[in-house]
Amino acid sequence: MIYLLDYGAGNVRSVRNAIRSFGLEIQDAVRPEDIVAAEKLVFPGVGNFGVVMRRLEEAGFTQALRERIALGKPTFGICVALQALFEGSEEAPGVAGLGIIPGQVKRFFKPGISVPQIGWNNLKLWRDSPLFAGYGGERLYFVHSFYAALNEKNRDWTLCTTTYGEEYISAVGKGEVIATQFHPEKSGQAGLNILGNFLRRRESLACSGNRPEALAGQSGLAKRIIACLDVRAGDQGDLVVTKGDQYDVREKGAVRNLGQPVALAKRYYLEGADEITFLNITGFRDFPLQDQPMLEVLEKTSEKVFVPLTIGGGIRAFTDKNGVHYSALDVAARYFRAGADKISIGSDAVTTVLKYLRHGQATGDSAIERISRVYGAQAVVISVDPRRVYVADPGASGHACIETNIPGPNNEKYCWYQCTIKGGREGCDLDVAQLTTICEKLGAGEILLNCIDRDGGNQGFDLELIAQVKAVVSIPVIASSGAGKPDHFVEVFRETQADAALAAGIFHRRQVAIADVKAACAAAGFPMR
Ligand code: 1PR
Repeated sequence: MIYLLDYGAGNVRSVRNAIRSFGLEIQDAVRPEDIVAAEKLVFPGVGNFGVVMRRLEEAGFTQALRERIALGKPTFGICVALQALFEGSEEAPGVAGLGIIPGQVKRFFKPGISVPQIGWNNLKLWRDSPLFAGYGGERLYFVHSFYAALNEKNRDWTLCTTTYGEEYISAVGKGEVIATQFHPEKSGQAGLNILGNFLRRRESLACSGNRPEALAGQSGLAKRIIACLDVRAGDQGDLVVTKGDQYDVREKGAVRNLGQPVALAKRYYLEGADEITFLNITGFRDFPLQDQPMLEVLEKTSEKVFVPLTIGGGIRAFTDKNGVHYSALDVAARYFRAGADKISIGSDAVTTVLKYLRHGQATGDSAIERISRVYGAQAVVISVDPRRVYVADPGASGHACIETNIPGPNNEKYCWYQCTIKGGREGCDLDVAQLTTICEKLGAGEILLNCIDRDGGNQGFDLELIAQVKAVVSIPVIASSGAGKPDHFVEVFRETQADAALAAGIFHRRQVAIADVKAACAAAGFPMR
């Protein structure tokens, strides 16, 4: 029996599913007494340090956790739970952590690196711990903007470090008390093995000694390859994965059906996708909380898929026909509980930025701001659906133009990228540079950069678009739309600073295997999982 500390943090379902994958039963620790008494406790954590500490305090859990850890009882903390063991965090100045490990949690800050760190990085093991029995140097999944800083006083707690701009603590352990900055439940089989070493082991987890040298592993954050599933109701009413050409998903009037969402997601997990994204492409007109099948898709997928899941489509405030109001935070919370690690906002981000520009300031209550405050920036992706607008005179357009190598129909040498809403159906007086910089300011943690002109065309990514956005934001950017062969991924990583690349059609139609994409990128010298 494993006790799970569920205090309302982000995606706890995935942790539950990972524990269940070992055939173990889970009991929720709901009272402070449970925390002290539990034989083995898993303490997951997603979200803002201040919010997590406040929730723990309000539930009376902080003292119980201190007591449990002082007794040395088997405990496994994940992500913010590791950070909570320290004295405090720059994420929430003035909020005390549990204060068990000396030191502070700081924000990544190095020119040239995207923050948050999102993706697969490796470990340098400092000590021989049974926790890492069977670990072969595979990369594991990290998603965070803040890191536990190494110092002389916390070396005896440090199990391993990871480098991202700085070398920081990526796992701590003393006796039976363990915590990892990476998400074992989202790190494929390698992560499950580490979690399994804690969950199933009867003997002590105490470390046996210092490692003479770091375990060899490729260093650095890997470029991610993401499989994207555009989902909507098919002509039979069931949910299907579809795929358009320039966002038109119909062929001879019928919605293209390229497979079942859960089955395809499982296939991509097994084939090595680093992440899976579902886009509920008619979410702009249907209300997702009434669209139970989409929640079911997530729930079922997270039972078998142990890499990050993003869900987009319809994330916004909504009032139903009975006058019941749902905030965007309610919608997002329901998706997180169903197994999503990140939510992606499309149309509502455009509306929010247009409002911001009209008022000259943030309202504080947009979906981006509210979800980011509670779940952390790393959980908020902005999905952008831009298309090119060619102009002869860049100065007259009123928008951030680029000089393009692909001239327009009248030989125009300049273009800007216009943001659209409702799946490309309506264009707005807003360019991608405005949208993405303001969304970053409001608390978004990542940009999913589609391109209507390239979508489904298999002619390669729009490198000029990606370069323009990478030049104005410091959050990670996912290049999307247009992949047709492995070399297109090599090209996007070589010619731009894209952090990840996403494709749909070539994977659904089995034209290109994920393994071949990764092999081509690795051969070109990019770090890959
Ligand atoms: O506006 O918050 O409700 O979100 C709706 C979401 O649905 C947005 O993220 C929007 O991008 C997406 N969407 C809406 N309509 C469509 C459509 O295709 N008709 N899909 C759509 C967007 C683009 C990519 C696609 C890549 C790669 N699909 O996700 O997967 O272009 O394709 P490729 O590799 O085959 O070229 P909201």
